[in-house]
Amino acid sequence: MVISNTVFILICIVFSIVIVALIFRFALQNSKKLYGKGVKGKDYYTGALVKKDSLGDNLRKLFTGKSLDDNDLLKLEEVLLSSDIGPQISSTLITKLRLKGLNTIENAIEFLKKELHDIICDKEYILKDGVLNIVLVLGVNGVGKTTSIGKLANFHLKKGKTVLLAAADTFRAAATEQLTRWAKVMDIPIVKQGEGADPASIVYDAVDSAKSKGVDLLIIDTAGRLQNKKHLMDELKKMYKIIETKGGCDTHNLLVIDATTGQNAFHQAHVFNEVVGVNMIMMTKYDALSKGGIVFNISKKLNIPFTFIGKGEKIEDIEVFNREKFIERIFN
Ligand SMILES: Nc1nc2c(ncn2[C@@H]2O[C@H](COP(=O)(O)OP(=O)(O)O)[C@@H](O)[C@H]2O)c(=O)[nH]1
Ligand SMILES: [Mg+2]
Repeated sequence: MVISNTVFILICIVFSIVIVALIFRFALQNSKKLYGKGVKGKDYYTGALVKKDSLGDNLRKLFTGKSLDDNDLLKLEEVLLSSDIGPQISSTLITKLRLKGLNTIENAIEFLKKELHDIICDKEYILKDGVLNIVLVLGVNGVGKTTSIGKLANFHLKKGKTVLLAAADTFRAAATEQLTRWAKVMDIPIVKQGEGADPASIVYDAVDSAKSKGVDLLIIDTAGRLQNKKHLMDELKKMYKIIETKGGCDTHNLLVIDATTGQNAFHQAHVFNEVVGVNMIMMTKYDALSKGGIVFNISKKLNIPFTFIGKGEKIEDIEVFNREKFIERIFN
């Protein structure tokens, strides 16, 4: 009798655990319905990245088989805005569409593709011979600078180039450790000092080292603290001065922006460009649920070319930015 009581209690406990687990799963499922595919496109259960709806998908869903009237054009403008295309560009496009009198969604999509294609500013980054090519990697914390440096280095190594890394983000010790791991994975040299070291002195050592080794490309990680423009400018100016004094270098300022941050990325591009001048942009996290529409605003208003796309956390998740491909991707 005592045993059967114990068994009964055990059964009750197991039963309660199963009920709680079912309730928990049901709640998760509901939140998944509410929030679509989850933060940054990760599936709640498997953690795998899911395909995002393209701009084209969203437009076709809204207007299948109908001809477009004025009301539809307003809805179309909302879809453009929700894709981070920005109010000015969206409203100009709608005005043009209205004037053109295009009356089917497929015609409108073809028109938008062409217009948006022409806005994008892109440029390939080609290493020069006979000089030390330097890429100074800028951007606020967390956008993916250090990860992108690993990808960029690997990209050029695969093309037969030699690469040296410089850990000039001395603000946090973790940044140097992270870059050191990348250097180890690729078996390439890295110039670094301890946390809090003067970034300019690292750049000094790195340029010397790159020249004595005769490497093709030196990639420099920076801290990029946007909160203090004056400090950022002073820190970077010191670096430029050193590079200039050493001579024989072709230097590019690469700004890294996170595609999932929408108009915030525009603000960062604006400020970095104003403070130090930006020659090229790498847009990271394009694998996540970002719409990527920020490319248009930055291209149109700041005229800074997009050069690379980051599309995952692995070293090979990098792509050369190409506007034809980009347009196809956001519409298909
Ligand atoms: N999904 C995804 N994550 C990325 C990408 N690039 C970087 N990350 C992640 O973003 C986080 C911040 O990256 P990190 O390189 O440390 O940024 P930093 O502070 O700018 O140097 C890390 O968890 C990276 O794995 C990307 O293209 N896609
Ligand atoms: Mg970093």
